[in-house]
Amino acid sequence: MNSTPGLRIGVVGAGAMGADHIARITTRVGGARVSAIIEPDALRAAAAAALAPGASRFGTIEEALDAGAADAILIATPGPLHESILRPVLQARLPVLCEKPLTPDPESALRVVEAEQAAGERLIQVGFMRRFDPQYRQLRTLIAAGTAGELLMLHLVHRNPSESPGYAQEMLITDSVVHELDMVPWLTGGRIRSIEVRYGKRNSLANESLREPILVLIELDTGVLADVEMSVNVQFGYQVAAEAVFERGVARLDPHDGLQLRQDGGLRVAEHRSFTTRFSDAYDLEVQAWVDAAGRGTIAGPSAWDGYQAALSCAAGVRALTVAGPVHLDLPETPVLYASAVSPETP
Ligand code: ISE
Repeated sequence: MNSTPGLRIGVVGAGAMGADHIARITTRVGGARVSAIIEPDALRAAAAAALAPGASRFGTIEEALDAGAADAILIATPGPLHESILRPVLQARLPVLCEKPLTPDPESALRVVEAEQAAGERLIQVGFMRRFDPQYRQLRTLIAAGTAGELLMLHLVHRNPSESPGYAQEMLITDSVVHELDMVPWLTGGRIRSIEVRYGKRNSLANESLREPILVLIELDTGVLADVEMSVNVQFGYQVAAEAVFERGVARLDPHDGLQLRQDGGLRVAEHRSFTTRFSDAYDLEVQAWVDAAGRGTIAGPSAWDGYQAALSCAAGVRALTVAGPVHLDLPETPVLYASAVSPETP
């Protein structure tokens, strides 16, 4: 793969997610190569460079842009750094795939949307990779087709094996449930009307400032109710699962896609250990679609506006962590720039 030069991608951030994307672009994505690694930490940059022979190294996005080292940018830094990286990229009018969240709060997300509107074109695709997962896409098609009747409820499960370092209470929403806050409207075609959080019995394995698991109730303007069990210390593996309740049927997305082995009087099922393996196909499809769309001068997935909506939903979800009852949301109307689908394949 990658024998042709193709789209030159600058990857900003060479932590776990950045390194994962660099390996993906180098070995599994066609029509693109990593031309620049933008990472101030010398050790990380060197480790990442070993994955992408020929890539130049830069300490800042400005240096990479000044050198004309990339045709497109993939941002894989922590969310609080996104706005300051997105601004010069938008000014340079380069296509950008920005890992979730677009930014950590609605105010900064709106500033990014306004900067993109000033540029007059959709340059930003947000990395909500679940929209590219074949199983979620099948479920979305089933919901839209209505062959099992109207969708009534969704039961969702989102379990991490253990907290990442520095994981704080509000990250239950902004880092983890943000996926469901993007996915549920996309999956069902409804808009979020309210969010409520209830607490389960506290997991004693959580760090002492963290109270989890939580149950998040997402109410849509269509009447559909989605509940999400969010746990971040289940120890045994990484799981996402879904059960969709229709008028005349129930559809399930199982957390396992690996081998089931019956042996020695028992059943052994392999668990995923991380979202990078559970969603590896989705990430491949997402990055490939973005690369292909960049070649056509467009994006192929969730837009900056979707990122802003998710930030608004997260802000309500964070409030719901501390208040009793539902927190209501009044999402703004979609501006003209974001009103139409970008291309027929847009998920
Ligand atoms: C992590 O940051 C991700 O984005 C994963 O997809 C999610 O499942 C996990 O809960 C987050 O911590």
